[in-house]
Amino acid sequence: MASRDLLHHGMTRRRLLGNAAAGGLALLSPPASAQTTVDLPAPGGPFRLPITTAFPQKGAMILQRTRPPWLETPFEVFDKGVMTPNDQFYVSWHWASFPTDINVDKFNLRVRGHVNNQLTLTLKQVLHEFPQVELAAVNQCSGNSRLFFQPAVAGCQWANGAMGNAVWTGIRLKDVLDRAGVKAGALQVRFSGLDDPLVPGGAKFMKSLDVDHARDGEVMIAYAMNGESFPVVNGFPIRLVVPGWFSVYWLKMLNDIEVLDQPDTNWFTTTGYHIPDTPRASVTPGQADVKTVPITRMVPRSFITNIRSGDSLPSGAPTLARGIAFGGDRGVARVDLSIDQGKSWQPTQLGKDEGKYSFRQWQTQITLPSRGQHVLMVRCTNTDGLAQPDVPIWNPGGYNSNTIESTRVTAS
Ligand SMILES: Nc1nc2c(c(=O)[nH]1)N[C@H]1C(S)=C(S)[C@@H](COP(=O)(O)O)O[C@H]1N2
Ligand SMILES: [Mo]
Repeated sequence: MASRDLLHHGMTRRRLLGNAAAGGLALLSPPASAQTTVDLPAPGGPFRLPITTAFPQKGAMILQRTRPPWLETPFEVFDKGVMTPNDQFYVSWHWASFPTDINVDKFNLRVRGHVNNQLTLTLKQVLHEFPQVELAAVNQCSGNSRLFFQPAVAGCQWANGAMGNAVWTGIRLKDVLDRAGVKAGALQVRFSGLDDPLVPGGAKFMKSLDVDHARDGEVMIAYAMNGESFPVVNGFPIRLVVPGWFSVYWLKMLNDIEVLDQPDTNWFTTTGYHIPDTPRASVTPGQADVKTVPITRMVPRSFITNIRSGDSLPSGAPTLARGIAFGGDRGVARVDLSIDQGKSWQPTQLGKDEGKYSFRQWQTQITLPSRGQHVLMVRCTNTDGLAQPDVPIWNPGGYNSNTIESTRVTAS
């Protein structure tokens, strides 16, 4: 069963490894001059950014920043299917120090700390000594859609393309922890990778999960996405996959797993990626003395992918509207669409269920009743009954966006 899925994609686990080794990984070259630009629909007017094709193993991406690479997926990609192609999957790093040339024969994954047996696993062992698992899941940056925060907040000005969905292939973190033998009294499991801080005193990027979460059998050490090894910038050769949780936990180029018997005190756990401990993590700008908590689970979202704001549609005739939705840390129960700015809603038909953590396609026919301006809205409700709200969110980090999307069209 295990490697059959990869065989469908024309490769075995061994070849997957072999390809990467034999292919030789191109060094990251500085992006050549941009071929075209994109105008992201910022609240204050278009935010123009270059499109780049200069990153190895990546196709056309919106260049938010070069070092470290912050590459956004052009939104039209999401209309093509529920799996985001590897070469247009978004990219985000905290430090530009990650290696671009990885020797797969020398790569090791260490498991240490509060365990009975410290492990040093070769990549071959990771690929061959544990049962293989596969799962479709959305990887979304906590700051996806930060561009739309008003007032604007610091950080990468992502529009809606700091997310993607893939079938992840790998092994269970649980199986690796079981081999190491987690000792009684373990509290958390901390993950870090091959990237190091670039400035003196900078915090190394690390994240932790509670030990029960780490052993839930779903958290995965993945070595492939959509049936192929990872592009370097997406975490080659292995990364953590934490289904339903924001991508900050999906540690790339994972080479160190440390079982802790004390709470993790690193900056990215105690301070970074914290959100207000308020409903929906929203506060009033300037609000003081707000208790914060780490961002964790994702919340439902949905998007129209075949109609953009500013488009013209016919009036009085049916038009197909379609898009994608995800339930956050649950499946999608329903997606509803409004053609009257949220006064009334109609159900949509859901596409194939690829698993509760995956994007799900939806579609429906809409008929705009009259000429003139119309606002289309789309709303996902997850299987826990949680629906997207229609009030804007605000917090200083620009995190946890999931307001109902509005698409302004003209019927003629
Ligand atoms: N090693 C490492 N892993 C990391 C990060 C990082 O800076 N270093 N950034 C995290 C964050 S905040 C995001 S949004 C995702 C981005 O994953 P992607 O580049 O594959 O889309 O990687 C996560 N894993
Ligand atoms: Mo992120």
